[in-house]
Amino acid sequence: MAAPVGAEAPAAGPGALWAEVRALLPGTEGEFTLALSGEVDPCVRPLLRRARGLLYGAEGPAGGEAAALRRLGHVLRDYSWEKLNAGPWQEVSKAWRQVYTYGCLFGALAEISAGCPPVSAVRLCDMGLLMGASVLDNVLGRLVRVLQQHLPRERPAGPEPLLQKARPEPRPAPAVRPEEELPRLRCPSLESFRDKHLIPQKPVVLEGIMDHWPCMRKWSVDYICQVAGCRTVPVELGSRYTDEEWSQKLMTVDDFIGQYIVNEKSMGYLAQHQLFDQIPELKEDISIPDYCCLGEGEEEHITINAWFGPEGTISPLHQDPQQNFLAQVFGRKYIRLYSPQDSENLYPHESQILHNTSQVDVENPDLVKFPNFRKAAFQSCVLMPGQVLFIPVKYWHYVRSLDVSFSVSFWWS
Ligand SMILES: O=C(O)CCC(=O)C(=O)O
Repeated sequence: MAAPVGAEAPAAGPGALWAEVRALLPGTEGEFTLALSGEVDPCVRPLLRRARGLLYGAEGPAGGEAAALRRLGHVLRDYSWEKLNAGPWQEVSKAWRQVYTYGCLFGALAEISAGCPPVSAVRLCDMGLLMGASVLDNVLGRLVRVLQQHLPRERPAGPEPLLQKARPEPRPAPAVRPEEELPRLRCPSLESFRDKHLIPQKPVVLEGIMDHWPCMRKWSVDYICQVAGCRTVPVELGSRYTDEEWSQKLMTVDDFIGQYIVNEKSMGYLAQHQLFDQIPELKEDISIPDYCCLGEGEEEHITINAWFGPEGTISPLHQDPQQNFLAQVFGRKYIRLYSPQDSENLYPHESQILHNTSQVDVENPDLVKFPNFRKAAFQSCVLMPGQVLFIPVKYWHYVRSLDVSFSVSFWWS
């Protein structure tokens, strides 16, 4: 019968961490399931079993099997990585994503049991959380939470606190003419919001509905560093996603803040929908607006996106297939909205992939190329911290940040 994980293992370097990590894993080899949701190449299951055997063997990885476990983790990640990148993401099977997760898990466990500093194990967990599929009751999420508590906290070089790097005199916001200005409402009742805005699909700025969210008193650039600095996340590089040189890259939040916010190296945007699943500590600081209950979809189908970046990030004019609440946590954003009825005056890109995006540079339009753009009427606002903008389904929106800014959007149906 298999021995409990690492039962006899001599204390590894920082033995306390290994003991904490070990407690997250099933007690016996039999309970450590390797279930996959579908077929994978026949050579994979024996590799998974071998790695698990090393973890629960008499020696245990902390007893000297770490190098072999690290190698197996590597092989599993490399092998599944090919499958993850062989075609469109929607067609990647969950089973291969689970294999990738196991590869990350074994790799991370090997690092910790060998007494390496936890930073490389955190990176492996994040890769698994981003690219893999959950196994063993989200073991990677649980593991990274423990590891984070053992990381030395450093912050990117810069003045104290980081936000003081923001211009002492904030740039003036573009003028919003009264006839264009979006209406503002303070905590309307559910009925009033439904009848006056949701049903007629009229945008509105809501005030007073996020004042009690903990993010309003806690979040700052420093705080994001503290909670998420060591985490690896996808970042968009380039001032707008329609530019040719725009690209995506994985980097740590610390590197993103150091390069794109503190040192303003060039334009980068941490714009992503997985952030709150990857870093639940941040999710605990926000709430789903009550008005979402007026939708027909289930609450668990609401997509929550993070939008964190320096002054000057631009989301080109585009439309989305769901209702949106865009909540401003810190910094200001200049926003313009155009009705879906004006779509033909907005010159959507012809390609399928960018069909939801206008070709027009909203604040500097080429009216020779796009003459009908001048016919399109818009509403605008400068969204301030604590304000939530309701953007109805398919409403065209253009967003430019006026400061270092963090917004959270909720896509719901
Ligand atoms: O804040 C931004 O830059 C874009 C927000 C957005 O497009 C959205 O929430 O759908």
